[in-house]
Amino acid sequence: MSVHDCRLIELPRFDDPRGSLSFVEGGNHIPFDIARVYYIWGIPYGAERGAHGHRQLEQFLIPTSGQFDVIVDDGEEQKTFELRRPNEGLYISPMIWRDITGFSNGAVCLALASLPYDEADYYRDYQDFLRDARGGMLRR
Ligand code: T46
Repeated sequence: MSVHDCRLIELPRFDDPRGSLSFVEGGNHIPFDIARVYYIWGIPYGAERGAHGHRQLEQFLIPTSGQFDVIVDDGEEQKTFELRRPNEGLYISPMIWRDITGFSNGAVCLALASLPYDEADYYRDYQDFLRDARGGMLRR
């Protein structure tokens, strides 16, 4: 897996005088079935989230309100994605370290995940992640 497997995916949108509606179908708009939904909100100015990797988990992050940036890292390369629109989300493949920064005031990050929560799936230490990641190079 590499940062090149991570990508922005545009979602359908229906606009009418009442506002807009977007939706996601697991296995259709995103390449996995959805086992879990969680959301991050009430984020104080300057706070950062993430700073971990996942062994198996696939995720899709949507800025349902506001905006933020996601820096993905496969142990060799990094790439920054700017999440700005509620009808566009970021697919993150397994074995990717992610840092989430630049939250705007009132931002909400909706996350669709391929598996139930399991702390054993996390790399919380970057050196541990690098040992198993692509190339296994020590860069931090
Ligand atoms: C990710 C980014 C985008 C649970 O009990 N169940 C859950 O489903 C989740 C996601 C978290 N938790 C607990 C575990 C921690 O005690 O909630 C606490 C905060 O979780 P964490 O520090 O991992 O939060 P973030 O925002 O740094 O990371 C989360 C996801 O954990 C992670 O998979 O990619 O959002």
